[in-house]
Amino acid sequence: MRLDPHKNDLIYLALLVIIVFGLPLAILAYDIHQRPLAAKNGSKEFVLTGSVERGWIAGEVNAVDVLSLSAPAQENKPAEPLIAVDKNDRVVLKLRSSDVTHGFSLKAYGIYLTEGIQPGKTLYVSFLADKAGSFVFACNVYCGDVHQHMRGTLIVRE
Ligand SMILES: [Cu+2]
Repeated sequence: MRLDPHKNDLIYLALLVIIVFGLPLAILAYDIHQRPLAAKNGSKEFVLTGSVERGWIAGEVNAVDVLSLSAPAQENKPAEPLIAVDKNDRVVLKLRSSDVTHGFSLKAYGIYLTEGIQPGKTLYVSFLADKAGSFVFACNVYCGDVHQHMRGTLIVRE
């Protein structure tokens, strides 16, 4: 059985339309689905997204950004973000990954995730910032060249 060539053109056109419009919609739907829940009262929330190329990025990194062709040229300098809270704040960290499995540790507060942060999932870490000072947090799953620089600072103000 042979298909009418015009019919084939229509099928290809339909496929093209589905890809051109359907893919961005699917990605958008995915991002909305992944958006973490609203903040709980009284806690300070921060989102940290692990990236093989950029270390810890403060804030959300959506699939749209990762796929974006206009993404800036990669820099070899990781971000090393700084998070500042006041003493006795309840801190909630939403940990995400934009690429491979990362990990998280904040030794000063006895936090050492044994479960990796897988792309597409959010891990929550919550603690009471009852010690003032400046503390380093890091990735505890080997994730590539930037791994040893994949760190940031938590500042707890007195
Ligand atoms: Cu990492």
